[in-house]
Amino acid sequence: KAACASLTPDYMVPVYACQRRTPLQHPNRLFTDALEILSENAEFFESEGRSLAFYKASSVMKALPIRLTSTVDLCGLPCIGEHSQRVIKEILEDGVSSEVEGVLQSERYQAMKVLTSIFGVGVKTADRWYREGIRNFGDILSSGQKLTKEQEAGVKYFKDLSSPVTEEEANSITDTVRKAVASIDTRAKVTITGGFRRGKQRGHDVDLLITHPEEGKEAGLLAQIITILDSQGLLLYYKTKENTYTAPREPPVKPHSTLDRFERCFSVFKLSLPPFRGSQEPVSLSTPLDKTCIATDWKAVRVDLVVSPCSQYAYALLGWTGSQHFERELRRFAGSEKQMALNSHALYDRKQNEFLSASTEEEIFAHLGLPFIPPHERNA
Ligand code: TTP
Ligand code: MN
Ligand code: MN
Ligand code: MN
Repeated sequence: KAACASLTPDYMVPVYACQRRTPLQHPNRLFTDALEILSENAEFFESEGRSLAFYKASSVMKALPIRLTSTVDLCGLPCIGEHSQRVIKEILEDGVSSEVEGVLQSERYQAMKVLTSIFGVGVKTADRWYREGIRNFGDILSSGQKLTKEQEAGVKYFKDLSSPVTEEEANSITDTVRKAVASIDTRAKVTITGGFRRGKQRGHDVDLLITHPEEGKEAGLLAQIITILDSQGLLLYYKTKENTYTAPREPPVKPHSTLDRFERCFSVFKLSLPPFRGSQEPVSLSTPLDKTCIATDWKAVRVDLVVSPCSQYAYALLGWTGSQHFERELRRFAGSEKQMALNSHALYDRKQNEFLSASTEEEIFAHLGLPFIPPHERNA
């Protein structure tokens, strides 16, 4: 602290992630990767507070324009607690953190990492399985665990779902969904959200937001879309949830709730692939037979479909673009700094006792008194 007093930092980093520009690429990956492993490990032990503290420290470092070269550079930076500073210091000195190395080597972290990566398996389930002695994918099958329908799909398509979705694959699926939607109603709109909207070139799924310019006309769309996709044999698995959001007459009770209440469909898509995945290799005798057969060349891809009425569209778009941390910080900022409650449906002003409507993301940032942060800089 004393060493800091005389220093004026070259850059200012605001406290809330939603006040910062966080690009996808940044010069401090060595540190942020390490901190995020500690965050993830804390999450595996269901220590939410510790997990968030490490994540916040990492997120601040993602917003730094220059590579950290000394702990002096940490002066004046918010959210980087003692523990995180220790980790950073060790990496600066030794190139690695012994604590992070220990976590990566631990049986618990390795098992939880694999188990929670399965579609339908959260920390709670993975933890229970771990305590029953399950350590890897094979153990699930041999232990004869009773699986939910979702987990069954997760297990069945594990290999495909573990490989990242490319931008090209995401665009191809978006096109397919757009065609299905257009055949129902040409005015309905499909927008790609999630990581791909933030400029990521790879993702774990494809997030699509569907709306209609005429309020109310979005109702019933999802069922029709699913019928079409299913009849085309494109849905390997799907589960829908009804819209449970009714225009509120009362202020939102749980402003920090991350779950929204839109009509949605969590699915596993059957994406047909060109015969030679991404490569321009000509067919030759060494081309594996399965790659020469177009009919069997497909990949399972996780797709989330969400439907929003146009009056809530801007909030839905903001809420589904992420990152998750950016969203969490937006809600925290709204609540703690503005006495407002934000979710993916609406923004409520507790001082004026009114809902603030918005038709663009820019308007929402303006309501919150925040400078607009474009999607590519929400990688907090
Ligand atoms: P994800 O698809 O989980 O994450 P992502 O797209 O940022 O990253 P990845 O490349 O790994 O897919 O979630 C996208 C956004 O959707 C995220 O900001 C949180 C939001 N979301 C909700 O608002 N409500 C929900 O119920 C869920 C599951 C997600
Ligand atoms: Mn996603
Ligand atoms: Mn892009
Ligand atoms: Mn998703």
